[in-house]
Amino acid sequence: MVSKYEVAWTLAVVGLLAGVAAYSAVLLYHIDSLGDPGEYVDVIGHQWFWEFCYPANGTCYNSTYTPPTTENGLGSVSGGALWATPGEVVQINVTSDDVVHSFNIPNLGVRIDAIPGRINLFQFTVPTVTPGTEYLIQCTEFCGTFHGTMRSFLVIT
Ligand SMILES: [Cu+2]
Repeated sequence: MVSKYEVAWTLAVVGLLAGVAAYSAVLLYHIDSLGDPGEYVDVIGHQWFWEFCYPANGTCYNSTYTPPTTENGLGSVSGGALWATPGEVVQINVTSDDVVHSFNIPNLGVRIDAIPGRINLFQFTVPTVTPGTEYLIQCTEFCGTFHGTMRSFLVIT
């Protein structure tokens, strides 16, 4: 014999869980939704350099890092960099050509894995600082012999 209380409690729990599920589904949908960025940049990790592609004008640049010669320097980058204008929202589409890398701009709190065969998206707002300011980009997933030199710069233009 099923009492009316058992039925009521069962329905109350079902209703509560359905409510939590609906709320979570809406929340997860909005967490993943991205706004309209000012610029897209495709970031491709290679052993051992970063490649930056700018779909707006169809150009790609390999970023080659030269270690510093003085103790305090950050070293320099030639060939290409992540160029962005102050205050702009940039979407980076991050992937890898070989092994797992991790794209990291420590001073901006940007970190996203570069995984072969997968594209990870991330949007961030470029700080409004003087043009010419550079932010270090460093691979933060050990990816082989020259992982430590897998560096580049976000250059404010
Ligand atoms: Cu790497």
